[in-house]
Amino acid sequence: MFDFIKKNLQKIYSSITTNLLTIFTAKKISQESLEEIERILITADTGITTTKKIITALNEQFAQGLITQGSQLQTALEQQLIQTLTITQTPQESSTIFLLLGINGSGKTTFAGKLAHSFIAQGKTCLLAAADTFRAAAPAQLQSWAHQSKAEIFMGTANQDPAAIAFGACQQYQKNHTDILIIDTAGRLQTKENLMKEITKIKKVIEKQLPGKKIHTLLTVDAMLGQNSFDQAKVFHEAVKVDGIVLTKIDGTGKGGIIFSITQQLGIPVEYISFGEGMSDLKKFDAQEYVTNLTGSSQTTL
Ligand SMILES: Nc1nc2c(ncn2[C@@H]2O[C@H](COP(=O)(O)OP(=O)(O)O)[C@@H](O)[C@H]2O)c(=O)[nH]1
Ligand SMILES: [Mg+2]
Repeated sequence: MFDFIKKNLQKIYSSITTNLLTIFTAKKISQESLEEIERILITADTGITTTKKIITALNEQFAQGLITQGSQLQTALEQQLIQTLTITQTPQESSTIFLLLGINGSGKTTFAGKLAHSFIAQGKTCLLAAADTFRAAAPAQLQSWAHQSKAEIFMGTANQDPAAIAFGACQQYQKNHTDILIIDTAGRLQTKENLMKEITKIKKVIEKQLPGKKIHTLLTVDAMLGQNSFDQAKVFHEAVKVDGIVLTKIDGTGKGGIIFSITQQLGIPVEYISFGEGMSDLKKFDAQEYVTNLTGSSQTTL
């Protein structure tokens, strides 16, 4: 765990943790300490609505004299942040079909490869479906991931209807009795209507081919894009019901606060974090671990 923290969340540290450390070590906190926390959260992409909610809760505790020292403020802030991230999750344990959504470049194909790798490491068999026919290089990119992770792959032909590829993939999945099916899709952010149509069509095909199987819809969100990512997640969620978020490129940002507004305002849980281009750079999301990394308290236990 500490290796993960050191290597991959280092940039987040430098921006948030350093600033918080001074406040958390103070013997006595003041109204200014809370204002400083508000500023840090906003700078870290936490978003105004979410930050306000957290600060209001902390202000109340401060006014009641419940928090007077930096260390108490740290605990109270961590509780608020963890609470923000803790929302009911659609259980994915029983799901064997994963449908990946997200704008171009947000990390879908990379995530597909990593997810396949994690299932294969658990002894499961896995089929990747290249339903992104919009970009010519996309199927080859997925093929390379299939090769690395030792997953099967189903590829259609250039410009073939994504739903037709999903159909072929379902057939291969059934024929080979594969455990897991992961469907990579195109990422162009079209009109909401087109997006809904395309995804609905793919979903219908799967439901017809594999009746009774639950489809787990995951949306990749680029952590580096800050509030833009929030707006995209909103569009996708309005078009298609998103079950979970995969926060990608967390290794490339000094912020990482966007996760709080997505969870809180859209009500979608974060399920995975992706932090690099390697096959193992993927982790199931853990709210407590994420928050204590941000606030630095996991560092102090080192
Ligand atoms: N640093 C870093 N790069 C990533 C991560 N995930 C994806 N990428 C890179 O981002 C680019 C776009 O990723 P890709 O999976 O092709 O996105 P897609 O268009 O949504 O399928 C590629 O160059 C990936 O190598 C990540 O977690 N960290
Ligand atoms: Mg792709």
